[in-house]
Amino acid sequence: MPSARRSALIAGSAALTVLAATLIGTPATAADPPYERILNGTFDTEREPWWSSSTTPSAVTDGRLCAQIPAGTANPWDSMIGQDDVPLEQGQPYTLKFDASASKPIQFKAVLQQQGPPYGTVIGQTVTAGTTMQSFSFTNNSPVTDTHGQMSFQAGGAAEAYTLCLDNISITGGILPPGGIRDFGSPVRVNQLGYLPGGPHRATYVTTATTPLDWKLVDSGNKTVAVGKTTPYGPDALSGDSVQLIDFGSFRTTGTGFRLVVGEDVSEPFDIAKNLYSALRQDSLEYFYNNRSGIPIEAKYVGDAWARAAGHVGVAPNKGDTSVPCVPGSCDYSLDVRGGWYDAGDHGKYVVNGALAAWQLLDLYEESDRNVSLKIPENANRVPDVLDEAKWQIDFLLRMQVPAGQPLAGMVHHKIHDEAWTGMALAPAADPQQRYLYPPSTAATLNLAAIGARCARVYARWDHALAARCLSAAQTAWKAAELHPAIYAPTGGVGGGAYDDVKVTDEFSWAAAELFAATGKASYKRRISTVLKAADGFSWQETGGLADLALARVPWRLPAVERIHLIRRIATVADSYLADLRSQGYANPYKPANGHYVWGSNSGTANNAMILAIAADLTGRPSYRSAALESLDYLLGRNAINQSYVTGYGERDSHNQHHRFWSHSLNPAYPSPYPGSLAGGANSGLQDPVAQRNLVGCAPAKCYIDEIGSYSTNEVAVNWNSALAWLTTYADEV
Ligand code: 9MR
Repeated sequence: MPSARRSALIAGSAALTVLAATLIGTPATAADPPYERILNGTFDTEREPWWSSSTTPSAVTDGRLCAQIPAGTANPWDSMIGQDDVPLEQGQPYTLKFDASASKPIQFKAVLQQQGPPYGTVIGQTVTAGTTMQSFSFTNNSPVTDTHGQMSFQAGGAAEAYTLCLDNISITGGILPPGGIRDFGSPVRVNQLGYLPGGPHRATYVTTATTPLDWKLVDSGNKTVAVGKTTPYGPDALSGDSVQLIDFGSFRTTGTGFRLVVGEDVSEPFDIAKNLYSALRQDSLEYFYNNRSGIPIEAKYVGDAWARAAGHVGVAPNKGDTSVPCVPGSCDYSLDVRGGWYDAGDHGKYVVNGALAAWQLLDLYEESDRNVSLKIPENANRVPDVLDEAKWQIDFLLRMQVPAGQPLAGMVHHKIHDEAWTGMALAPAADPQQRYLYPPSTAATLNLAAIGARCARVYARWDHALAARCLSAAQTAWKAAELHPAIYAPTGGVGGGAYDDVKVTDEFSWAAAELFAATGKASYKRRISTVLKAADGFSWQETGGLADLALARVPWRLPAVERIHLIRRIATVADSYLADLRSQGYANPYKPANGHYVWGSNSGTANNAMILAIAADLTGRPSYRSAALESLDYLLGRNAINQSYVTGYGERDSHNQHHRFWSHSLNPAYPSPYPGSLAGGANSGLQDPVAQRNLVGCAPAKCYIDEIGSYSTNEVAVNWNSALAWLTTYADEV
């Protein structure tokens, strides 16, 4: 979500992303007309992606951007209007043009420079503006190459407050076309982590050839260990690529450093190993400890690089989640909502997808035969570690319930987050902002009912007190939702995600199914109104299918005939995902009918694979199991951009995900993402400026960029990593 914007100082951010180094076929001369590097310089309707300092409110008025410059700040950069991620190429001339006027004659600075240290500067010009709009133009060569340039108008240090208005802002120059020239590496696309000896062994080759080609598999010593012919496939709609398929299933010997070769083209190296997914399973689960709120993340568990102070426990500058007031005007109490997991790259905590993530960990626990030991503080207690981890979140979710005696008692607050978006490169403990509880919603309330019921069932064996608290909260939530069946969270908002949802029949049905699973009560069973559907799958917004997945865990609660129907329904959906997977050049059980990849599409892949895996368990059909495993190939590199979307796994892994603490690519003082972190993935919507700048015109499956600023393609999120953890647990045990 918008990572805006910006405390008074420019956050100490350094990024030297050397554009040219990763690019091929760089053009030699500037384009004619020159490339425009500014987004939305004319303010026809909206302000984004321009931002202004927290000292400096700004808005679009009459097609111009006008900002209220405060009196009494010290430095020019204490009051700024800016735009980030302007690409700069060393030695190239850049021309900055803009119109400006002010409510009184003033001076300010127009600065085009690197976003972070060493702040290499292209233009740093003092400008004198009068009360009528006037045009300015400056040209200079860039001393640096960096994709993270920043255009800012710096007006701090004023003795008296005034209004500054800007329009028609343009920066032209540079040789590389917007978005650079994308290089996807080898056309031989494999799971860069590897393959299970007993799983599917398939790969994709990008080629316009239409006849079968020879492939060979070489080992780490470059010895050929298998050969075969490719199978022509043709154009793959969602990637825009023409491809052929490789099946090396005849080769099942374990080893490391294998490569597939077609002609001169050589794949990234990969392993064939039985324990292929063990480390990833564990890392993907440890994602959650790393993102805990309200507890120090200790070096003895995560290593020095990822250790950090507890976030939001009330130690300055944090306001603390220990006593959080409602957003003004919505209620007059405060709640202790400490703990839980931060949602994603931001420090918000949201009930709807937060409950889904915890649910998926509990489901993973029920699915798996073997407990995995996690590096977490509760590691030595007698409870399985994945349940310890889920409890951290469940305790928080329970705290979000409106207490008895208050209006809307039993309902659940939709979310808690900062009052405005914080800047990037920010540890949780350093967040100075006021945080608020946002009003209860029916969706959040039913999410608590569902997770509470699942919690009651799963922890009954391990933690009676928690199980009892969960059941009581779930039943209270259910009753409250029945009393208030249509309180919806609003769309939009600042400082946090919306997680808006105006259809809650699916949440009612999921909660009813979980309550029925926990209690066996017919009154809940009667309220189950949804079934799993291929078109919907499941997500934080669409929870109808979770009713069937809940029932699948309690077969003893259903008469035989209902059990058979349930298995048939899940198998029918699995058939559909199997067909989707097989019908794509890059096997993927996610195939949006409208051809439009959604925000977080990788969780669509993983969640659909989870359904395939559950169908495999219920029916024993090997094709479902094989498809669930083959889905991991997509996430780990066998895709249109040769990208492993998981940090630390694969040669071409995502490692610049959008995260305020894992923000090494902006500031070397911060770590890169913890291994096992899943990026959101390709998203046709391009809802962030970095995506808009770099991915214009992309084929759906290619709308992804491993840049920290691209929150709509490259964020992480609890409900995406829970999907990865579920799937890799399955793959590790299968
Ligand atoms: O995962 C969410 C996705 O389905 C929505 O389309 C998107 C825009 O509303 O928001 C995503 O969730 C983000 C949340 O709003 C704020 N924290 C980061 C989440 C992941 O990007």
